[in-house]
Amino acid sequence: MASIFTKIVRGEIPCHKIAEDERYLAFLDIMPVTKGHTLVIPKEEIDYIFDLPDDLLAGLHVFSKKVAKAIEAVVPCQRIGVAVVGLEVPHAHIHLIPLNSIHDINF
Ligand code: DGP
Repeated sequence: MASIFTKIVRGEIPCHKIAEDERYLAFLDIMPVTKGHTLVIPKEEIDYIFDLPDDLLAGLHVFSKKVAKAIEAVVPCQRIGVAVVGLEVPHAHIHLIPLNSIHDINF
């Protein structure tokens, strides 16, 4: 069965899209830790981030860097926190979380 994120990639479930290219998609998290909390995913459905082929994993980080810069340009924050959790949705993803204080994080 397709993951929720694959359904978002296919347009079967709506999302607030931030950025996209052929291999990656960035969209707002439905349960944001802070304003602007964004998820970055490979469009290809692979459950565990550390099972991604090296090229796809490296590209995910490069794409995340571009997305983080774009978020910083519009969301006031000290910096963008990065988290890899992956316990809920079995589709590799990176959390980009605008932060002003360590106390913003309440995982
Ligand atoms: P985790 O797998 O533990 O890294 O958490 C998955 C994150 O995905 C969680 O912060 C909530 C978010 N999420 C789950 N379902 C949806 C959805 O349908 N749309 C969006 N935009 N985010 C979702």
